Amino acid sequence: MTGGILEQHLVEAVGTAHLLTDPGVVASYETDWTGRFHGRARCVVRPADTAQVARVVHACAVADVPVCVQGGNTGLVGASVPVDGAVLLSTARLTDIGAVDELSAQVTVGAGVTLAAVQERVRPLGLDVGVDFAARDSCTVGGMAATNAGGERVLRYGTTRAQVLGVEAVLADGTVVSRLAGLPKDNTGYDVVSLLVGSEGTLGIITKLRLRLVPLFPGRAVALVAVEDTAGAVALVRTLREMLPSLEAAELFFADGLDLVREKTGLPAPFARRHPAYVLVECAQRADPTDDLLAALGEAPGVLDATVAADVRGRHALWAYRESHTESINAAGVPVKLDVAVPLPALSDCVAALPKTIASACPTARPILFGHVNEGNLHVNVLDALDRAEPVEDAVLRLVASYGGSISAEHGVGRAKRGWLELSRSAAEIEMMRGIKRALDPGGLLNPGVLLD
Ligand code: FAD
Ligand code: 2HG
Ligand code: ZN
Repeated sequence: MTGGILEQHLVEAVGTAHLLTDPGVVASYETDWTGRFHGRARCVVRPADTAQVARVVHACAVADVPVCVQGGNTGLVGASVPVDGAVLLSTARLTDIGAVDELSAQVTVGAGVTLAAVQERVRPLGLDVGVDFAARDSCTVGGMAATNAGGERVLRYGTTRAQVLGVEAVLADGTVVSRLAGLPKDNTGYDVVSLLVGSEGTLGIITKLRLRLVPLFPGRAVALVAVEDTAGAVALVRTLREMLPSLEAAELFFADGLDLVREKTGLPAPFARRHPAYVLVECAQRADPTDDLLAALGEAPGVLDATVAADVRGRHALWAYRESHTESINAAGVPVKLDVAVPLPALSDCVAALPKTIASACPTARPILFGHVNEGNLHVNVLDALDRAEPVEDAVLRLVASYGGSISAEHGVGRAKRGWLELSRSAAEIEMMRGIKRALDPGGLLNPGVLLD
């Protein structure tokens, strides 16, 4: 099949209006959110349903042309942009939201639906999605499932994997696999749903998801707590976790990150004094948790200062200090972005060791650390280090591995971390992954170069 004939098949599959070839239009799909990763797509296709996705993938398989999948393009590991010459399949039109099954607390949604759109649909019914994070307005549930996104509620509800009860997906040859019943109990062999979750678009294109929903608690309180250091943050979270069954978020950031956020956003100082480290916590339950939170903070160790908000505006104002980190860092330059996790007992040592480790790889680098403290998950963003990106990445990931940590806690491996996979996975595991990839995508057509080379 020649190039022209492939385009003809793609038009037959999705219609002329949804095959994009104008370089100016295609360009908007070719750079990732950080601005660091790029690729040149042969064209962009925007199928409207599973059947159209299957026709597109089948046509590409016959033509032996790679297919790269893009949802909201908020991924942070260089996997959402195409490889040169690939067909870029955008899920932007897979936006159906089914009727909410309130009895089972489940809903079936198209893979291209944004997290915010699901939240908007289910919240009036007293239900919510168990995963949440700052990219909610742009990231899609398909992308969240493909990366097994974590975010700010993992402490209470687990990662995206725990929210996905079923998927419909198109495999590399165009075969459709549909498993959307959402049965909480279903031990009938290999877990194909879980296999696709976290597969980063390398095993199949997810077109629909059956999501588990959680109760939307009306009583909420957020506290921003100043502490001395990481050890203080870990000790505080341990105490709050034990005292507050309603605890659902515990986020860590430091003075230099807050300075940058304030510089880029104009937000006021949260406290009269600048403190070394900050923990943002949120509690949620039926009744107002403010008194419980205040009482727990009164007993918890190492609290230097604290401010608590229960009203929506006040809560959002406190969350802004944490959630504005990623955008503020991007506003300061293109960062070398790492997303690591270490066992909680090692978190404090790791934070202490990181500046020296980074400086030894790039003396001019400006590291900004923050993260999800309860999971030992650190976001290591390094500014002014792009020309030394690889030595910085190598030094940080080897340090993390020396603590028994993970080279990617929640963003995935993508293309950015592929070279370091053996630091987190054994040779036997990588060979098992390769075997699965070969079985499901023998031609290596789906998201080439992502996760495995
Ligand atoms: P994309 O970026 O489009 O794609 C990501 C990957 O998924 C790619 O490999 C792509 O090929 C694949 N993919 C996308 N859709 C499909 C599909 N339907 N089927 C198969 N594969 C598919 N992540 C966290 O885990 N926790 C956070 O707290 C968090 N916060 C963020 C905050 C900001 C401001 C930003 C910009 C990103 C953040 N992320 C976070 C990164 C995170 O990975 C994404 O936001 C989200 O999971 C990706 O969704 P997306 O639709 O944008 O996917
Ligand atoms: C977050 O927790 C995201 O805010 C993004 O995972 C992290 O920008 C980052 O490094
Ligand atoms: Zn995160």
